[in-house]
Amino acid sequence: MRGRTDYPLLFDRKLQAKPLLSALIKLAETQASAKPKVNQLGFAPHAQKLLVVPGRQAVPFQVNNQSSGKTVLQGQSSAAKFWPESGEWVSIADFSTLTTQGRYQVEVAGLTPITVEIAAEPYAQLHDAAVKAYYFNRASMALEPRFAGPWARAAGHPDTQIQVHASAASDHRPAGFELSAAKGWYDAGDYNKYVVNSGITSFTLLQAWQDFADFYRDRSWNIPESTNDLPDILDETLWNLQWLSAMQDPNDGGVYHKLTELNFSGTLMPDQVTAQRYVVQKTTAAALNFAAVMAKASRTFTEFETQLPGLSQQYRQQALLAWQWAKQHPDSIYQQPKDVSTGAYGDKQLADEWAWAGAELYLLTNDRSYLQPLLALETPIKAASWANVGALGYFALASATQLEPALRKKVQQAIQQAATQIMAEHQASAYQVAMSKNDFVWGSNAVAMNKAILLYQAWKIAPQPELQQAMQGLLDYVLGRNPLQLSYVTGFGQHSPLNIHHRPSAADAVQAPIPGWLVGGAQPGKQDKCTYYGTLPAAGTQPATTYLDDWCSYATNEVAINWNAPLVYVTAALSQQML
Ligand SMILES: [Ca+2]
Ligand SMILES: [Ca+2]
Ligand SMILES: [Ca+2]
Repeated sequence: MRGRTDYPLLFDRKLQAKPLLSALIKLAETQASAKPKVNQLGFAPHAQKLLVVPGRQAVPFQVNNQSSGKTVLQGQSSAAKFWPESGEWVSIADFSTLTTQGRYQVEVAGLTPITVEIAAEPYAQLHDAAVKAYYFNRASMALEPRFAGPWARAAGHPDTQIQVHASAASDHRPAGFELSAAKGWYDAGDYNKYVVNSGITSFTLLQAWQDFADFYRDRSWNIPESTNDLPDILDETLWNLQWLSAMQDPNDGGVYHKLTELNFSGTLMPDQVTAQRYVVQKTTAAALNFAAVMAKASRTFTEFETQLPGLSQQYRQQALLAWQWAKQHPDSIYQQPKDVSTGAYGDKQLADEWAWAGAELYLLTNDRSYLQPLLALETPIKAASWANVGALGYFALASATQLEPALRKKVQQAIQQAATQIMAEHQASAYQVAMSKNDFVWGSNAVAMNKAILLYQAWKIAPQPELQQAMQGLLDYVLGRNPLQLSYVTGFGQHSPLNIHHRPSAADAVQAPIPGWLVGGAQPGKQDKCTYYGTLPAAGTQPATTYLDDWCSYATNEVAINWNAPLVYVTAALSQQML
């Protein structure tokens, strides 16, 4: 058996002189390179279409029409390059000039042929499943078979009798005070609800509505609200906003950081988990996150006053109140109480939260003083994450026509500069995927999708094909053009995760996991201390190959609401005619 650490030596030229080792190398390379790596969902007719070909040489390839057998394209892959993130030599086969819809067989010299599809809407079903995943994670609601199919389940967590934890006690609401905070989505593989993470998630879905309203206006995915007169994307987001709204203490405007059990539950279905739940500590981060999301929600729902009378006004007032609380409590950093061990979502850097919330409150009120924190930001923006939200404020302002032209230009340039950096990573990468060493963190697949959102925001400012190509590359990465040849979304692609770290999927009687979930993905931290294994020689040894399809691996195989949201956004974006 090969040791786990010897794979990098396969590329040591001195060692190749030894005949036995040379034979082993050939064997290893053959095993590693059985198939080209490709987006397993296929491509839209005019998208860039790339395959990654494992191996050190450029090789000939051809594309045959699957039904007629006729060869429709022949070519040669690019010169091979080394991708340090996976420790592989690869070349690129480009068949973008093929634009006719259909199914094709791609043959690359020395490798197993693969099938690829070119279709008008290759990601439509995936999009609908990715957004329906939120329905499957709803708290306080039974999932009926007519909507949930085999994954129907009893309601869990009514959350109508929540206690105030000692860390959150105030005069009006002392420890043990009981309140109701129903609905919302379970955060991830666990059943708790966290303001900052559900905040960026809700915000991203509202941004998707804002940027792709035509796509969403008549689109539904069989949820209980599919027959009402509100777009389903807003119905789904409202399920969480209604909970979020209840996380604000109306007495002072402060926002509880999370609603949680004291400790993570066992691997049980939602209705089997009945431990007392608490709201924990009001924090500055939660208040600012809440202010940003509620401000955006308020603006969004002005259009739906008939369906949701008074809601826009209510969210406006809540946003303003949360901001005022944050101004009075700028240093309330989350500190996990000793008797609580669920997710912390702690963040000590709040300059970005101030900038984001301020940008949204400016758009809500037209009061320019709210822009001060954003104007004071000194660091260049980068793709958003739950703890780094500055970019979201820039996205909001880039299309704000009321902003003076010079400032708007500055905001746009900041987005374009960040996008240029991502495009450069794409170009330099052997995989033609803008994923670099620092991107292989917990939730790396969501890093890919949030980078793609940033590229789309730059495309909105000034369209250019390279932005779309880099976006496509990032989506290709999570859908199969990666070292493990895996589509990282449950239920989609030829090979996708089966044993996700998600309590309902693990505890129910259905073999297949709930579909449409993007798993966290490869990253080298191994915080879960699982034994990593796999078929690729380097599985578990390189940043882009350290992934384990096992319940054990919460560090690479958990799902989370904030990871699915950018997948929803990007698949909506790529369902548009971009160029
Ligand atoms: Ca609806
Ligand atoms: Ca932050
Ligand atoms: Ca299951």
